[in-house]
Amino acid sequence: MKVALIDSGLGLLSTAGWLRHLAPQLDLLLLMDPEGAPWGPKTTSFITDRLLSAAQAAVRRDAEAIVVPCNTATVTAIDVLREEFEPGVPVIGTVPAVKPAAAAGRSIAVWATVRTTASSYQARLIAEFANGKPVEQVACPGLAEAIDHGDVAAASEAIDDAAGRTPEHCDAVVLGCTHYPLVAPEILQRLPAGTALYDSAEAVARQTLRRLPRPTVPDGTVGGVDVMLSGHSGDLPASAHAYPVGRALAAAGE
Ligand code: DGN
Repeated sequence: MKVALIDSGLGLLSTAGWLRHLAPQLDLLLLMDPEGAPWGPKTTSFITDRLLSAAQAAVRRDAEAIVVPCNTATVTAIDVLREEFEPGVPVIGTVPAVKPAAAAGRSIAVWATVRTTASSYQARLIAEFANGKPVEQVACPGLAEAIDHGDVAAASEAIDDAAGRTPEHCDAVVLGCTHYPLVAPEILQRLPAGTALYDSAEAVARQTLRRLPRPTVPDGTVGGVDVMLSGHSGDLPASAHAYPVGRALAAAGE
């Protein structure tokens, strides 16, 4: 069975890694949007179009479930995606791991993109999961794109900036952007000793397995991993393919 994961860029890897670990028999299709990334600063219609384009490309390639390991896209357009593809193809979004941090009695800060931090959807989720505890939200401008570009200096600067704005009483940082676990050691280095990091990758992978259209168990086989990149016109490795871009990009004249 083939499962598609959609993100602007490398953030999907943390969830893909957990899916691979829990269900190696699944075929994975990883869709990234180098032409449209980063999604954090983009408009709702832009992100919605990019997500729909990627999901349509995935379904054309026989994906039977669509995972959105991206907080920004989830708070922006998961409902549109669900309307378009469910019930035939289940759509699994990403929510910040506030619940386990609150259950552990932690004082929580959520780090996320500017768009996610500003979203009322995210504020509602946090209030629901935090069980009445106050939660600080810390926007991390530039961090997801620095990770996509492998720009160590820019990532370091963005992490320092976010760490400096994280209130001292917080002893847990919930990574509310799927790119951030990729630099977890660097984030931990900048936070006071004893700070715990939480991310959603394992929970999203487990939720995906619960929502698959048919049950599947590890059977000793190892599925394939294909990569699709938006609007790519150059040569790509054999397991990588291009998919066409959304309407908003064309309308923006990019
Ligand atoms: N991985 C995305 C998220 O979880 O919000 C980052 C989106 C972006 O491109 N900035």
